[in-house]
Amino acid sequence: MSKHVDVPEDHPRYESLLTRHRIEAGVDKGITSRQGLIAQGRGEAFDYLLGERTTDSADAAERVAVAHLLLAEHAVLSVNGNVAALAPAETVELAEATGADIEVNLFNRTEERMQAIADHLREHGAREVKGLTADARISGLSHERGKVDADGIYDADVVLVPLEDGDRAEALAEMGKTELVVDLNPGSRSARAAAVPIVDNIVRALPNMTKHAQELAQEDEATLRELVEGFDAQAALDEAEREIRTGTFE
Ligand code: PTJ
Repeated sequence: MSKHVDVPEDHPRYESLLTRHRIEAGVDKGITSRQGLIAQGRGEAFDYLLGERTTDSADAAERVAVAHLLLAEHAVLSVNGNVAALAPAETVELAEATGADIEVNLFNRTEERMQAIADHLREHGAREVKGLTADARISGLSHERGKVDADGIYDADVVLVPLEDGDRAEALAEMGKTELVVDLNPGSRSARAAAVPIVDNIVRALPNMTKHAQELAQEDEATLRELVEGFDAQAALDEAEREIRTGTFE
C-alpha cells in the first residue's frame, strides 16, 4: 500500500492507519458514504481479532472464489464506496486476471457518488464500469437499493460482493447467483449467505485473489471444478470464528 499520509512506518498499526486514511480520503472525494466510516470501524475490530493477516482458511477460500470466477459464464465484481476507496487498482487487476466485469452497486445510492466511483475506477485503469444504466432490479429490495444493470449483476451467474449489507447479500443469493462475499465478520448475514465466505480484509483479499488467478489460469476445468466442489462454506466460517476466539493480540 502506498504512503499518502504521515503515518510512522514503525507504528504497529501502520497498515490499519493507512487504510483509515484511505476511507477518509474517499469521503472527502465523494466516493465513500459517511456510513462507510462506521463500516470500516466494524471491519477493523474484526481484523484486529484475526491478527490483521490472511489466515490459511481465508487463503483457501480466496483460491476457491477465484476458481468460481474463472469457471463463470459471466462474473461481476461489485464495487461500493468502501471498496472504491480502499482497493480501486486491486479491483481492476482482479477483473483483468479473471475476465470479470466491474459494476458499481451502492447501498446508499446517489447518482453523484455512482459517477464519482466510476470515474475513480477508470482513473485506476478500468476500461468499462457498469452500474450507471440501472435498467434492472434485484427482486425483493426497495427501489434505490435494488438497482443493477441488466447486462451486469442481473445477468451474472457469479458475483463477488465485498462488504455487503446483509439484505442485499441474501436477495442476490435468492436470485440464484453464486455469491462470493468478502467480510471480516464471519457472523454477518452476508458471510452466511455466501457460497464462498472470505473472512479477510479487502485490501489483502483482492491482491491475493489476483495471485491465485494467475496460477489457476493454467489449470484445466476439471481441476477448478474439483476445488469448487471440495469447499465447505460452514467449515470456513467455523474456522474463522475459531481464529478469532483463540488469537493472540499485540
Ligand atoms: O457505499 P455504499 O453506499 O454501498 O455503502 C457501503 C457500506 C459498507 C457502508 C454498506 O454496505 C454497509 O453499511 O455495510 P455494513 O452493513 O456496515 O457491513 C459492512 C461489513 O463489512 C461489516 O460486516 C464489516 O465487518 C465488514 N468490513 C468493513 N471493512 C472491511 C470489511 N470487510 C472486509 N474488509 C474491510 N476493509
